[in-house]
Amino acid sequence: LAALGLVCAGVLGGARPAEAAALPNTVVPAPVSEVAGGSNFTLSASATLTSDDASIGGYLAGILRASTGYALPLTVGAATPGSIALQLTGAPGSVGPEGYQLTSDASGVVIRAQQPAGLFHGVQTLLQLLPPAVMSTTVRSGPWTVPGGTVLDYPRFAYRGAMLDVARHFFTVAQVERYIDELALYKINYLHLHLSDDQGWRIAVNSWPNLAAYGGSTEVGGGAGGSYTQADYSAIVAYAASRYMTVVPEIDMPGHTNAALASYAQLNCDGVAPALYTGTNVGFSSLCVSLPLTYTFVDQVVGELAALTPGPYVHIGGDEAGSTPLADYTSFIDRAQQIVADHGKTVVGWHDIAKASLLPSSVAQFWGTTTTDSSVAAAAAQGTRVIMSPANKAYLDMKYTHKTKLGQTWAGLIEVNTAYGWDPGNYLTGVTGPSVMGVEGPLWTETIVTSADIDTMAFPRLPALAELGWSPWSTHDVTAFDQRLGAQGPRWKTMGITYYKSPQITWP
Ligand code: TNX
Repeated sequence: LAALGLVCAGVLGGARPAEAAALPNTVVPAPVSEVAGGSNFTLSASATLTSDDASIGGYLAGILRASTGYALPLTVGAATPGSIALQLTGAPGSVGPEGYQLTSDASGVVIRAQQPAGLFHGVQTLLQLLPPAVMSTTVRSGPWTVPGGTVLDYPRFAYRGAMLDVARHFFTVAQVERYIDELALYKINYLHLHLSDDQGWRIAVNSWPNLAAYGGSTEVGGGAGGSYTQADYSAIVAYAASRYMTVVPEIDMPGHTNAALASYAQLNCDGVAPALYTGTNVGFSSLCVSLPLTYTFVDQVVGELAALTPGPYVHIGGDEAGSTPLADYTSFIDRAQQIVADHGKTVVGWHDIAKASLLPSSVAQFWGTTTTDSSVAAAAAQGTRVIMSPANKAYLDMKYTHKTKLGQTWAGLIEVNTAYGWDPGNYLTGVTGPSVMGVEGPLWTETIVTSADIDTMAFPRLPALAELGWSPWSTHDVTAFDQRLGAQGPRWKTMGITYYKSPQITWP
């Protein structure tokens, strides 16, 4: 076989015709099209940057100056393009609001987009076309070469999300921002924060102060927990926005509410507050559906959260309401949807909400382990949009193999090629085409405590899901994917991102 390989390489190497070659296969998610051509560009000490958007120019300059040590003066809104030029003019119409066109030749690199989000995504592609050392925060040696050619790129799905459960274990603002920075590398555009659960309430609510003060005071395993002030939450929202990411806040209801019920006795049907909970069971708590105060509570909590959230969505959870009778569940979801709508937001809920009658705008997040779900299919047939998070493919808290130290196994083991090996647009029976809003990788944190834990579970599966969300299905190819994913390894090493060295991937 080795001999045959040599022979073939020799023959092809000698006889290959001059044809449109592909760029090196290093970019995740795979772009819509990449064509190599012309000369490479090498960044020199005298290079300049121009940008039509000051903050994106500053973001790129910050990364390039740190690793190259070059001055890279930035001019915003310059008439003459710099060696690297970020332009909000001249992009082909096909790139849409999030896409971009990147061209490079000996004279420089130009990224053109219609909107800043597209420029930002184009910058991520540029960084992945440069050597991995470009991600270093200390000066490294080049050469800083970008292959010559053209990339045209835009997303398959409008929603490409990641969820972080800050309720089972609390993560600080800095830890969430670190994750945002990592997600941005792969063109993720929604950050779903699971802000409440049985084990903790993580966001200050002025009208119900005990939620954070008491309900936030512990976490799984009995640690100190924590919560965000409203200013903290706004800081996360603003940081995410600077990475072109929209925050989707979740208050899980009517189940997964022990922390709230423990904080306010009067929210309980029997008027008795349960103890705080630090275990990992699910399905035992429920808001009191027959109690008028429950809806005052939901209205005030959603009202404060909606006011702090510029994005269009509020996630109401709705999963695993195992101790809420079905009739109570559907009547609760009806009222909760209306409350969210009254505060000007669009409802997202775990797909269990499809058991209720949904508002036409409501979005269901599929987390099942089957490829058929009659209530989700029925909702989709009536126009409900679906975010795809099948637990046996997209759950970042599942173990990779039996040897993985962190994580759970209830939805199965998820190796890298399993996370990559499904088509979100053609997976769930009756949920295809425009019914599919996108993809999300949830990271539940019963077993996840540190940023290194987050990194270990998200990398390299999160980039696989990001590619399913961004890249056209025509690019789907496990061999090529595994190669470009491998090319990310040295970047993660440079950035201090701990990752699972899957044996399915050849890590350079
Ligand atoms: C199920 S998935 C849950 C979560 C757990 C997770 C653990 C879903 C909507 N609910 O409460 O954290 O499993 O994998």
